[in-house]
Amino acid sequence: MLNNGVYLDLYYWLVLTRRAEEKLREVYRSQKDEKLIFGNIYLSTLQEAIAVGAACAVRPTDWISHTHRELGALLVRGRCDLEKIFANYLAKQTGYTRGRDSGLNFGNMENRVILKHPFMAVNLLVAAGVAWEIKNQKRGEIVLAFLGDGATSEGFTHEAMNAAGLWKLPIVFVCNNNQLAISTPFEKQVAGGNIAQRAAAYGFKSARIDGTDVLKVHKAVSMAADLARVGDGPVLVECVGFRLSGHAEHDAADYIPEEIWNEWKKPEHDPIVKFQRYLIGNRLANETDLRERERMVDEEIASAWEKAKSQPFPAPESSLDDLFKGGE
Ligand SMILES: Cc1ncc(C[n+]2csc(CCOP(=O)(O)OP(=O)(O)O)c2C)c(N)n1
Repeated sequence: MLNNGVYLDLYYWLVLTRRAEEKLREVYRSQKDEKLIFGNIYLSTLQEAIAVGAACAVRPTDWISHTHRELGALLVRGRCDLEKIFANYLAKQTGYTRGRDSGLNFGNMENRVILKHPFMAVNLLVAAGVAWEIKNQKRGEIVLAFLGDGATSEGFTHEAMNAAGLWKLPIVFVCNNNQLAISTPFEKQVAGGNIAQRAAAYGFKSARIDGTDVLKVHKAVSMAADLARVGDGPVLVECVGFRLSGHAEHDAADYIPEEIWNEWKKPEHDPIVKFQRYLIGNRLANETDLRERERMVDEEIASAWEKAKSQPFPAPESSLDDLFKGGE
């Protein structure tokens, strides 16, 4: 049983993730000749409970290895600053990459967020390396490593999971099975119909859970983190849900059959509606509590956006800064 503060925190992070992405979508869709957002935007609509529930289940001293769908995990407990994240989308000097890249393509060592790798599943190899060093140094930390269902078809996933199983590395792999890899449906690329069961072949435990239920994600990742922390890991948690958006905002997702889209649009699959119903139904919060958290979210987004927008672009003369130079 969590305390009421934790329930309302979870609600806050879910709504913050949803509404921050809605802000990005609104700006991205309305921009014409004068661009504000330069790169693509990859939303986590309907998958917010995976990133939020998992990140809330680990400690601030643990490490996060993210993909393009985990804005929620980066925001939890101020690991990454929303203003700096918005500034990164806007290619501003104050963004995490100082205007060099966009979106969530960054890391932040101060907050133990490992640099996101653009090649899918390569982040798992880096995560395994970090976990190896944590284990060597007996630091008692773990790595929370996210991957998509599409990433499980990459050889890198096999290498990372095999090494993690062999060396009992302190990693919790969280697979966001949103049943699509760009336009390829789950059943056309994953043999066996289930990702979680693969963990047995690598000698570690796993769970397959509803990825739209934030409490289930939180509980499964908490248990997995406990095991990983004492050397009984790694653990793989497969969270099943759906991507109720295009792969990125340029993608109309017209390859998704209408009946599947309509099914997943039902409120019972929405992690926020589901959690609201749970909180109210179990008298863990009332309408006023929820509206208050939503008001706080709106304030945070408005303030972060305005501040990010008012920041300067990087100076042209700084364009060669931070580049590696060989041959000397
Ligand atoms: C090695 C590699 N191959 C292809 C791509 C292009 N690509 C980017 S995201 C993506 C699909 C990812 O699917 P999944 O892992 O299920 O994550 P999702 O986008 O559904 O969250 C692909 C093929 C890439 N980035 N890296």
